[in-house]
Amino acid sequence: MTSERIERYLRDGGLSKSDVANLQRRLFLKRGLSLGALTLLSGCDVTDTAPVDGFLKMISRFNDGVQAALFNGEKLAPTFPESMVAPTFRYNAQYGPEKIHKINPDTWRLEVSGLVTDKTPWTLERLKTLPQRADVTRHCCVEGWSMIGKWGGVPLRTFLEKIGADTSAKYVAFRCDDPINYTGSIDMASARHPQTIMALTYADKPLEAIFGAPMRMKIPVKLGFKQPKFVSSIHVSNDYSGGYWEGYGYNWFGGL
Ligand SMILES: Nc1nc2c(c(=O)[nH]1)N[C@H]1C(S)=C(S)[C@@H](COP(=O)(O)O)O[C@H]1N2
Ligand SMILES: [Mo]
Repeated sequence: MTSERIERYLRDGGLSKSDVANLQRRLFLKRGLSLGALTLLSGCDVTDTAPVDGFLKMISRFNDGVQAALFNGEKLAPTFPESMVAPTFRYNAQYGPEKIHKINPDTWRLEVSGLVTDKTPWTLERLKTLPQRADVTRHCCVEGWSMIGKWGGVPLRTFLEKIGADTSAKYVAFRCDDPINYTGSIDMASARHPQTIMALTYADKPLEAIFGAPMRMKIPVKLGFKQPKFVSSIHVSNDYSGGYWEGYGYNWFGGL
């Protein structure tokens, strides 16, 4: 893998399936390595917290592209029986729970912007009128813990269709109404993944304040830091915007 090749990828964007197949074959022939080994595909048991800069950061963005190209948008994340759902979930954020201001669900609005035809802000009541789904899945935090939970809400895919989003765009970005103005962004394939939801409930009850009420993302194919809570805005675009933890060196793709 030459640095010119990586630079070209970063400049021109996108990596095609045949690029990936080529890389895969060359790596295997040369060193018996798989692309998965090269990219250190994250998993529940993998931490990715080393500070990155310069060349490493470049490789990290390159890996994001490889992971995005390898991602199968229809393959489901593992699900579990209801009996395994944690009755009380584990709280995590960059600040203590006492810092959280309770968002009034009646005045809450979800802003919608970017490559969408209908930019009308959404109320919680209106969001509740859309079809919902719930899955029992595992939440994996890179800090070294995981927990099974049941989140229910509106498939992001349904919502994107409803607002007339350009689903050929590269990214869906989120902004949060919390003490650190948390942000995040994901690839369109993960945004349209069947299990990706705008969660309104946990264990069949309305989401509790500390877990991101009135609405948080639940994206079972991604790690914990890719699950923004207290979402206040959704933006569809072709411009990479990273996210809060990505700014500290976490791999943007953040898949399981
Ligand atoms: N708004 C906001 N969302 C956030 C975070 C945060 O600090 N602020 N932390 C992320 C991280 S690292 C994790 S592991 C999960 C924790 O979600 P939980 O409190 O439901 O366990 O939220 C994610 N979403
Ligand atoms: Mo996390």
